[in-house]
Formats: sequence, C-alpha cells, structure tokens
Amino acid sequence: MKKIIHIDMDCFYAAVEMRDFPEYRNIPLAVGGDGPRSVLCTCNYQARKFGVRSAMSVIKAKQLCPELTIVQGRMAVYKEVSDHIREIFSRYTSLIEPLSLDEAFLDVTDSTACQGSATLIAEKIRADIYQELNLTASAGIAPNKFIAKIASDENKPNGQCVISPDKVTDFVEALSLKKIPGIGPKTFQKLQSFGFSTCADIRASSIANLTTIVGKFATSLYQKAHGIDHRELEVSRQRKSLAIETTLSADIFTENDCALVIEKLYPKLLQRLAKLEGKKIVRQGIKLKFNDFNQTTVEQQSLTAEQETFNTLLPKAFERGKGRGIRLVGLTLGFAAEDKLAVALKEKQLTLL
Ligand code: TTP
Ligand code: MG
Repeated sequence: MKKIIHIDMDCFYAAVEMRDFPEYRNIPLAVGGDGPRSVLCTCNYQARKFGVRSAMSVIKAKQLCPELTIVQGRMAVYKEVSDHIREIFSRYTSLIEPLSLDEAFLDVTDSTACQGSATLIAEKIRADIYQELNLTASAGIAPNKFIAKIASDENKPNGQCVISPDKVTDFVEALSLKKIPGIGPKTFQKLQSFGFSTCADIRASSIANLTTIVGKFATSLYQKAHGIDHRELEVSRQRKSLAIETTLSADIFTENDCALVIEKLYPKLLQRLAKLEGKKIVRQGIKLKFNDFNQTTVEQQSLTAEQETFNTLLPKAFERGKGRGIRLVGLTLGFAAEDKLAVALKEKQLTLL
C-alpha cells in the first residue's frame, strides 16, 4: 500500500498578497487579471464568504461583494514561493509530482523521515512552510493520489486529513460525485438525472450501465467510487502543450478582427516556443471564448506552428459563435510525449551537474 501526500497552499496568490501587505489581511481580497473584463485568479476566505470564487468575472465578483479589493498578481513572487515549497518537499522525498505552482503529490512510501509516518511528514512540511514562508498549506494523506487530492480539501485552510486504508471505503461511500476530478457541473447533472449523487450510488451500479451514461469514463468512475487509483506519480512531468491567449478590451464580432488578434499573438507564441527546448509539435489549435463565457477549440494535426494554419482553423471556430461576440482569442500547440529514457537521462545529467 502506498503513502501519498497531496499538499495544496491555502488561497495561494491571495495569501502571498496578505502576507506582504498587512492592509489586505482583514478585508475581502481577490487577485485578478488586468482590466474590468478579466476574471479572478483567486480570492481570500473573507471574499469566499460572499460567494466570490476563482475564475469568476470581475463584474460578477463585484456584484456579490461590492467592497472586494482586487489586486494585480505578482507571478514572479508566486514562482519564488513555489520553488521554495518544492525545496521543502525534497527534504522528505524525491518522488514529487508538481501539479501547479501551489500544489503537488508526494510519494513518501519509502521515506524514512518521521519514522516513516506520512501523517507526521505532512505536519512537518506544513510547519516548515509556515516557519520559512509565513504561509499556510493543507494536506491530504491517503493510499493513492485520487483520495489524497480530495482529502487535502477536507480540512482547508491550514488543516490536514488522513484517510488510512481502512477508512477508504467509508470515505468514498459518502463522497459526492461533484468532488471527483473530471466530473464538471454538466456531467454531475447528467449523473444526477440517472439517480447518481454519491460514490455509494455508483458502487451499486455496474460498469456496463455507467458506460451508457458517461461512455469511456465509466471504468475510471467505477474504480474511483471504490477508492481505487493505481496511478504512479509522474515525477518528471512533461509539458504537453503551450497556450497563449488574450482577453480583449472589448468584444469583437468579425472573423477579420480575430485574424488581426491572431497576427498579434503569433509572435508571442513563437517567443514562448523558443524557450522550450526540443519540443516536437504534433497539434495546432485555436481557442475562442464568446461573450457568454462559453468557449470552443478547433485543432488539427500539425508538425509546425504556422500562422497560416491558425488562420485556416479560424472560420470553423468563428462559425460556432453563431453571432456571439468574442472576448478571448488563444493559440495552442500540442507536443509529442517525450521519450521516457531521454527524460530520465536528462534528469540524471542535471543531478550529476
Ligand atoms: P487553487 O489551489 O485552486 O486555489 P487557491 O490556492 O487560491 O485556494 P484554495 O485555498 O482553495 O486552495 O489554485 C492555486 C492558485 O492558482 C491560485 O491562488 C491562483 C491560481 N489560479 C488561477 O490563476 N486561476 C484559476 O482559475 C484557479 C483555480 C487558480
Ligand atoms: Mg491552493
């Protein structure tokens, strides 16, 4: 049985701002993109009491909480904090899978720290983070990634939750399907309409029956409802795609205007691509977000990142708008999976250096 810890910083960007600027500490605070048309990256817990959430538009957030203070993010600072927490993790295990700047899985099955107690290791890591960075983190400790990730949310903020192997069944049975990664609001609604609200409901069904509702996702869903997740940590997480996008200062309504935005974005995409060494392109795509916040992506196989290809994908994406204004245009590239051996060698070289 494995011992997995999922660590997640509490209201990460907002917490860093509150740490560095005391005047933000006791007021509802959000960290946002630029301009009144952007969306929030995150907000502190005071703001959450009003219903304000990550990815909410600034306009909606202000409606819910008129006194909300919105500040610009400072990515360089968040990155620095992120590097520091990763260094803390590495004191306890070399098996680390970062998921984002503020979140990672740790496999401590064979760690000797804290007499091998995953619970104590998680406590120690959170204490190190607090002492050295003056920020709080929450943790989930469980026999696999799926349970650990859900558990880290249970006692947030500044808490941890241990689901030992003998508690897994009780834990999943009571679990709402909403909390399962991969089940968004639409899938949840669909499952509910068939009478499935919790993992206990799924356990009482069969893969065959679930396949008629959620297709290929059925097997994974059935396993999750039984608390089963055999995924290993992806220790050398590979970048699988590159995306660059811009939220426009006013909606645009013509294909030609979209093409102009693509023209502006394209050199930026090439700049970012140049920084990623040795990536083999396999896909190009274009993303449009409409003024009702629905979005669409059109992709095609491609071995290069030609501007012309983005332009040829545009009409199809544009047509899907059916006259709606466009508030965001994005360009994406998909990369081939790197050869595992090559990645391992590259890492070995790095550690030797
Ligand atoms: P999360 O861990 O999802 O959120 P959080 O740390 O702000 O809050 P919680 O206490 O619930 O964990 O995301 C980490 C950071 O990533 C978050 O501080 C800001 C950024 N982020 C975005 O920029 N956009 C998003 O839509 C989300 C969800 C997060
Ligand atoms: Mg977080």
